[in-house]
Parts: sequence; structure tokens; C-alpha cells
Amino acid sequence: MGAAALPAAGIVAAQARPKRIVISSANMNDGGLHCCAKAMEVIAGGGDTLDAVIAGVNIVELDPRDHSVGYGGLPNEDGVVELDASVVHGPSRRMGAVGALQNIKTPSQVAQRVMQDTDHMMLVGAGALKFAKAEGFKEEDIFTDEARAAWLMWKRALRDANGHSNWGPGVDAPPEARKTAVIREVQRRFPQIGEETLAELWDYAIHPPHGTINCIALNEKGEMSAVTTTSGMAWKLAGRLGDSPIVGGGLWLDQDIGGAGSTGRGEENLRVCGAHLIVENMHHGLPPKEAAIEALKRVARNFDNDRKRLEAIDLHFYVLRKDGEYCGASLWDRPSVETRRKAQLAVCTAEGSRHEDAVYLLERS
Ligand code: SD4
Repeated sequence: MGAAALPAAGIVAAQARPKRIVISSANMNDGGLHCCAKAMEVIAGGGDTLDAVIAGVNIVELDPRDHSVGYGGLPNEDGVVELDASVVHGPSRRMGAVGALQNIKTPSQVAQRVMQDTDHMMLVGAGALKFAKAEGFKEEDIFTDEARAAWLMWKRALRDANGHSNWGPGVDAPPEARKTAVIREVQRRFPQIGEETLAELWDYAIHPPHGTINCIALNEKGEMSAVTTTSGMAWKLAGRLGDSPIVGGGLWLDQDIGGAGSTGRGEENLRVCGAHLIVENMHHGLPPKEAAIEALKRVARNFDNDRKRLEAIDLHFYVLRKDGEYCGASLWDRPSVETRRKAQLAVCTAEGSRHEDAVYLLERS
């Protein structure tokens, strides 16, 4: 029996030989494609998988045009940008996170330092900033004019029951449609921002975009690492943390099984501990797609499967198993805003970077 088991084990080992692969959320401006390509470049050069995914997401964190991550991210309701990030290093089984971090462009790197250089796993707020500065990170203003213009539009669009806003001209001002009036007011303050961008920022103000980037990598030695980084929900209360910095919620990875991460409405993910649940589902034998759909079913169950209430929720998971099997999985086939777009993920393999459609639980009618 022992002899018979040997060749079989050999075949399994051959089939399970890990492929080099990186997956991430899609993100705007092809951010996901650039992120995955960069992470793959680091892995191909023999770099560590965590250094690889962090180098990948740094591109998006530093892109001022991506308003959901890092520099240029949309602020909280007080006009303060607060960033969240978490990292998992598979081979060492170590993790780190930062929450509500202000004035540092690359929170993913600070999360890595928390993991590497401290005996803690998570730092938040003023303590996280103090630590980052002690580690040599540069404190700088990360609230860009575009993000500020979007925030001011949001402030100005808010009205009391009589239609009044303290952030607009007085009652004797000439009447104008609210959208046009708000855009004109903000344009006076930011004349350098073009019409098209201002219209885009108005959409951000009214329908805050979902963004965030999650990235997971596997190298040919079977080593895996993952990161999630975000500016969180736009216009959130000061101090609010979503799922992204919560290890087990917006990010989880077990070197022996695989990893998962999320983007979208963090509160709903935290109510099911999605990333951990998905990895455990894989541990119990479910393939990545089924593992993620099971987690999404639990989110839907929390709303008694009421499609009307679920309609406002966008939630996406990204899953990579240790043998290279992967998927993106979304609550809905399309986002709640921009419904022409399909839910997608970015993937990079030896064949290069590409977008692929995610599987989903529900279809928007
Ligand atoms: C959060 N999950 O803070 C993040 C936000 C996000 O797409 O991913 N938006 O809840």
C-alpha cells in the first residue's frame, strides 16, 4: 500500500506545481493591470512576494487620479484623507496593518513596517503617523485639489429640509440648477480643473466611487503574499475603519491554502469576515469560485436576500489558491454606478496582464 501511494503522490505534486501569478482588483486608469505587471516583474526578478505586491499597489497609491487609494484619495466628511492598509506575508505567516493614517502617501509600506519592525500587528491614527515618521516616511499633504474639489461639491450639494446649504451663496443668489451652480462655484475656486474633470468630480460627490486595491501573488516556489490599501469610503466619519485594514476581513492569506481580499462596502464584508471565510471555505474543499460565492450568499442572507436592500451594496472578492487557481467574485454582475461596466479583476501570468470577468451572485435588472 505504501509503495502504491508513492507514484500517486508524485503525480499530485507534479500537477500542483505552483504557477507564477498575480491578481488584483481592476481599478481605474488600468491601475490593476499596472499593479499586477509590476508585482510580476519583482517576482520574476527573484523578489519576495510581499515586496512584489506592495511595489504593485504603490503605483495606484501614488496615482493622484485614482481617488480611492493613497495620494489623491477622497477624504472623510471633515476634508481629511485617512488611509487604511493591511499586508500578509505568507512564508513567515506574519501580518501588519495601519488604519486612519494621515499624511503618508503609501500606507501599504507602513503596514509592512509594522509587520517587520514591531511586535504589534496594527497601528491607527496619530500613533500610526508617529510610527511612520519615526521610520523615515515623509509627512506630506496628500489631499489633492481634485479630491478637495469633489469634497467641496459634496458639501455644497448637501441641503437641509428647506433646500438650504451653508456652503453655497445666499438666498438672493440667481437661481440655477443645483448641479450647475455647485460646479460653477467650485470652478471659481479651482480654475485649473477642466470641465470634464469637474463633471466627473460631481459624480464622485453624489455617488462616491468604490475603489481600493487588493493584490495577491504566488511565485513558483509556492510562496504567497497579499495586500489591501485604500482611502476608504468617501465622506466617512473621522476615524472610521473599513474592512481593508482588518486582517481576516478585507484581507486574509494562509500560506498552506491561499489568499483572499476585498473591495467595496467594508461594513458588509466585516459582518461575514469575508476574506477569512473564503480561505476557510477553500480549506474545506471548495474551489475559489464556490468559496467566494458562499461568502457572498452570507452577505445576501444578512439582508434576508432582499434584492432591493442589496442593490445599494457593491462588494467584490479576489481569490488566489496556492496552486494558482483564482477568481474575482462580486455580489452583483455590475457596479451600482456605471452599470455598463462588468465586474472584473486584473490578472498577470506568463502571458501578460489582462482583465477578466468576475463571477457574481446577483444580476442587476
Ligand atoms: C472600505 N472596502 O473602506 C473599503 C472601500 C472600498 O471600494 O473598497 N471601496 O470599506
